[in-house]
Amino acid sequence: MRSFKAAILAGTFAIMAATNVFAADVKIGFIVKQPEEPWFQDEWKFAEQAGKEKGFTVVKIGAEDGEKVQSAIDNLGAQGVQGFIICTPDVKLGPGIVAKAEANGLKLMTVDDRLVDASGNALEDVAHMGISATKIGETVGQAIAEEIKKRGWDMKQVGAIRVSYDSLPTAVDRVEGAIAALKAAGFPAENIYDAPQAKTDTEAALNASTTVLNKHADVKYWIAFGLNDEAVLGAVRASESVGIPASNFIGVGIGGADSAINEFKKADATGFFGTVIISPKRHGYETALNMYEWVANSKEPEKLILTSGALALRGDYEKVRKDLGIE
Ligand code: FCA
Repeated sequence: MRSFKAAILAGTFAIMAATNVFAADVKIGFIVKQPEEPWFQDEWKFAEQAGKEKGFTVVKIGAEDGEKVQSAIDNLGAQGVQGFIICTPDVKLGPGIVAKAEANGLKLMTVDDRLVDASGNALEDVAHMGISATKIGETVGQAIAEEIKKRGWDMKQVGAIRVSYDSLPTAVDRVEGAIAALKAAGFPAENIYDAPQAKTDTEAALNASTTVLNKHADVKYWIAFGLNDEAVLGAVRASESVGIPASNFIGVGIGGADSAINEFKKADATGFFGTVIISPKRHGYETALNMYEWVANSKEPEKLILTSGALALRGDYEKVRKDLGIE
């Protein structure tokens, strides 16, 4: 009888050992498409904060193209990581990323940019945290429309730069949200000019916007919106290079990381009028924590979480950041 009990006890321990992963053994990968962008630096920072608090390790890898994504996932597998979070450089890599994760026995979650299949449909089985893109875009459009009215501009005489990256669904939702709000405020659709950027950084946005501004050199007042702060900053830099004064330009970005903050800190106001601050803390800390819970405690993450944003201007961004807990 005693040995029977001992056997049960031993069995119980064996099961516990097999199912209970200790925090110190948990390693989570965090792959981002543009490691130099302040937004992604912040996501990493907050993921590491979660790791420090819970005692797990975060392995950070930047992957700017499909090939690098593939080798990054293999690399994580070889390092004994149990799961990873990714913001992919191309959402169409979706099925390949899922297959690679499975081949390496890794749990997978996405952040910011949601994976799609060959027909462009979201991979709904992969847990994702993104922003409420349309709504945040609308906030951008409303902020611009209000400022146009405040400055007393005639909307018919205003040109709009739609800095676009249409292969990324969240980018389309963001700019279309802005356009919907502008139109609702009476902005003429025919004054909106597309500036497709080759990459989602400031330089690509500057190049795309310069083309639009040169083509419509007769337009006096300009507004700009896009996927993120970098897109709008590119448009602002383009306006400066062709001599448009800051008082004739209203750009509102999305993000609120250092790219925007450094612009607000400049002694003189530029055409970068505002930004909708989104939360790198939720996207970095919470995704890392959710992955940890999945690995360590078998608690599956929610399939879809969409986070909100808050408009910030030069004069109030510090307060807005504080309220969001992202100082
Ligand atoms: C996309 C953009 C980033 C950031 C993120 C939330 O990945 O490229 O700049 O806005 O969504």
